[in-house]
Amino acid sequence: MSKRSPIGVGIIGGGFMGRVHTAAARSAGGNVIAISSSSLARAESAADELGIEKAYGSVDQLLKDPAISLVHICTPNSSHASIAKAALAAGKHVVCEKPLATSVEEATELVELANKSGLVASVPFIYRYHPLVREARARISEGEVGRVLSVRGSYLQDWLLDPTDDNWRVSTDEGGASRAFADIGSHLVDLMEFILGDRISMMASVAKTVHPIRGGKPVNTEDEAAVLFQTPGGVIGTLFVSQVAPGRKNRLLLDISGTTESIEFNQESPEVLWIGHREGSVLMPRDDAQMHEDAARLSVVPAGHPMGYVDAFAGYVRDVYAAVRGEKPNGLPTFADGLRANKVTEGVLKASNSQFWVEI
Ligand code: NAI
Ligand code: SOE
Repeated sequence: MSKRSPIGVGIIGGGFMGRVHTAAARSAGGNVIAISSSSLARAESAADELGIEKAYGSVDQLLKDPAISLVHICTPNSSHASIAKAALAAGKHVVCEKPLATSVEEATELVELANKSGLVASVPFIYRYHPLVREARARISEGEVGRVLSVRGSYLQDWLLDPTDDNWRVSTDEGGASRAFADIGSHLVDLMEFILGDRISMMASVAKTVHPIRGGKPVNTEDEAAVLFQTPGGVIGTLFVSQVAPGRKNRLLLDISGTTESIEFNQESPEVLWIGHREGSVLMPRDDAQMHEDAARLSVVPAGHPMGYVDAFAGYVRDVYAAVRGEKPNGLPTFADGLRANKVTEGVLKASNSQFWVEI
């Protein structure tokens, strides 16, 4: 496929992510052909809002459209696995939102199917696409940080603070057995392991439901989780996720200490990386002249012209489409990374329920 031939794209799910994926697909040169949602009426309303030519009332109809070669699955968690399976069976490349599935078994099957198909199968762990995340990763892999000793990671939100706050993510039927960890802890672990090049091997955890009733219904999913972990590379650390932390909107923060320097990345201020030294700590701006190659690659406007979440999403989708054209973009998150997140999430619940250390 030539670099110029636009990829025919179908969007499944017309909510928050349906809108963000549509914008990112267009920005990456995709031709958004059709959208489907939970009903024809919803698909039509999303198509009108987003200027998409065709609206389908079902996923099956969309998957039969020969003009579509890649689908973006932007639906609630429990529907991901069956839609991704059907899309691969229909020969479509797949971008499937996280969590890839609501069980390790389903995610494992999807990885196997994707491998057999030879199609591009990716999960949008898009925080990997901030240029300064790539800078942090390069500083570790190239030895500038020294031997990594410890990590303190957190992902805090407040949109479920009150017992009256509700969403499909709260219910196990639609969201899965884990809520806060599957929803945002999955990003945090993916980002940490991506930057470190090392993985959690052992963990202990406490998961807590702060509001046992929401909207008059009993709640079985956690609002917060605290995790203590270690890695084969000798890193120890803590992770904390919460959807009930007043004033915190989407604060994904990683604070990493090595023997030579420390690094702090905060998703809400993605244009600077704090680099700590015993003497001479600095706030490094996103600036091609100062960054490693893979960071500069994702920096699409000159320093001083702020980039953020939407740009990271566009950078991610550009890499997916490059993979469809046969390239091998550095750091593209695959279904195997989605499965990894499912395994860690399952480990968090298991460790919390048993109150024992769990091996991942
Ligand atoms: P949302 O509730 O805003 O939208 C979900 C949409 O899916 C709705 O339009 C609904 O009508 C539609 N839908 C439900 N069942 C469907 C089905 N079977 N077939 C077709 N459409 C269906 O949810 P949101 O926030 O867009 O989240 C969607 C997914 O994206 C979730 O899995 C979430 O975890 C993930 N997400 C990922 C983000 C990231 O940064 N990678 C950011 C936000 C969400
Ligand atoms: C809600 O918690 C949410 O939209 C998550 O679903 C996303 O994955 C995260 O990136 C932002 O917050």
